[in-house]
Formats: sequence, C-alpha cells, structure tokens
Amino acid sequence: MTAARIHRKAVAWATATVLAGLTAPALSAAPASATPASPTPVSARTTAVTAATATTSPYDSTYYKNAVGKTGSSLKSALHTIISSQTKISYSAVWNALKVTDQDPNNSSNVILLYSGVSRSKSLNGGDVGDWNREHTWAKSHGDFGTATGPGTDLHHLRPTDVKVNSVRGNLDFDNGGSAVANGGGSRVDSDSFEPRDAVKGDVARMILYMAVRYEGDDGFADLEPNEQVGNGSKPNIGKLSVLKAWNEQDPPSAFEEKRNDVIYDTYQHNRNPFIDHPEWVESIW
Ligand SMILES: [Ca+2]
Ligand SMILES: [Ca+2]
Ligand SMILES: [Ca+2]
Repeated sequence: MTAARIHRKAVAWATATVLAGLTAPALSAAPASATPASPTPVSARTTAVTAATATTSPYDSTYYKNAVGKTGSSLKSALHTIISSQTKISYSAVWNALKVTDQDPNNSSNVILLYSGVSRSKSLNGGDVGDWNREHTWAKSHGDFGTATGPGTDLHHLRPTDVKVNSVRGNLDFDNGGSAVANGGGSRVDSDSFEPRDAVKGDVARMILYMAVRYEGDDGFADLEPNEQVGNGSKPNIGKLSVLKAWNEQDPPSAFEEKRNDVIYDTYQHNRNPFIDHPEWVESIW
C-alpha cells in the first residue's frame, strides 16, 4: 500500500472504510453455516453520503492519466481503453484466483462468500449444497457470454458464493425489495430482482458498472450496459441503474474491496476497476 493511498483514506475515507471493514472480521469467527452479523446499521452508513465526492488515487498520474479530468462519455471511452489492456485467465483458473482475491482477512484457509458474508473453507469449491462456486455478478445469460475466456472469466465480477444462494440469485436483475433469502446474510429476493446484503451493495454496483465500461461490443462479445429495467432476461443489460448508483453511494469501497482490486491488478489481469479507485466517476458517466 502506497503512502498516497494511505493519505487518501486518512483524509476522505477513514470512517466509512473502518465501518465497512467491520463486516468480514465479525464473520470469520462464525462457522461456515452460520448467519453472518447484521448489516451495517443505517446510522453508520450515513458517512457514505460523501463517498462520491472527488477522490484521488495513487494511479492518477500513471494508470489513469488519460482519464483524469474527463467527464461523461469521454471519461467512459478513456477508461474503456485503459482497462481493456489486460491479461485474461481461463474459467478453470478462476477457482484458484478466487481463493486469493476473496480470502478471509482473518482466516487464510477460507474465502468470504459475496451474498451471504459467510466465511467458508477454500477447499469446499464445487457444485454441491454446502460448497461455494463461481458467481457471475453480471449474470452470464445477460449478453450470453458464457464461460469462454472473456467477460465470463473476468475476475472483477466473479465472486465466491454459496451454491444455494447463487441459485436463488440466478440471473435476476438488481433492485431493492423482496423477502429474505435463506442463509443469505440479509439479501432479499422477489420474482424479478435480487437485493444483496447492505455490506456488498456498493461492491455489486461497482462490479456491474466496471463490466459496462470494459465490454463495449468491440471484442467479439456483447456491449454490456446497465438500464432501468428488471426482467432483462438474455438482453445484454442489467438493472436498475438508479438503484446501483444509490448503492455505490451507500456502501463506499472497503479495505477488502480495495485489496481485491489490487490483487487482480498486480497478480492476475493487470487492469483495475476504476469505480473502486474513483467511486465519483459513476455519477460522472451515468
Ligand atoms: Ca423486484
Ligand atoms: Ca462494501
Ligand atoms: Ca458497455
């Protein structure tokens, strides 16, 4: 971690980062099947209102030098060019990568599952009940990109999830509302949408919007874009954009999310999720 990043956190992010970071350690003490700690209370999340104010990152004069200062569609275009330069991994290689990117900070034998918040043994990767598997946060049927090397293997939106919870999410769009998902950590579901637990609402939003900028239809895959709909089915769209934007504000990047971005950049793909480094760019583009 560079001095510049520490400085940024100290000035602008300290409170929100600490609060967001409370979730994972609290979970690690629980057995794999336990319901995780309650979502961050609303009173604690009030600090997140300032999340989307202008930030600086250690990469502004290097990685992001052709994007800093731009807005709107020109910012999106610049970021697309920047983040499209990347190493790609196979779908089979995703298993071991997730064991590193999503390692429980308090138990190096475990990964943290995205929607439930449960800490589970890395060795329980698979497809049976009680296992964790590879969730495409941008559901792969939305644009039909499958698991070919490309969007279907892009670690920036692939996360470990409980097999049963992953099945409940299916390919639903994202929105607020619904009934509680069994062992879902506070996630909710109804007939046409899924609402992740509060602690990862921003993570989900930033993953979806990364995909929208990274995939613009110029590399043999669909142009992925958010919209205001639910029930998008196989269209290359995910909704609801207005809800995702609110989630980005409510749940600013945590230390866990920032470290994950660094690991993907340093070790695997050598590209970054710009919205973890600059959450305010969401509002600039959308
Ligand atoms: Ca709904
Ligand atoms: Ca979060
Ligand atoms: Ca796109």
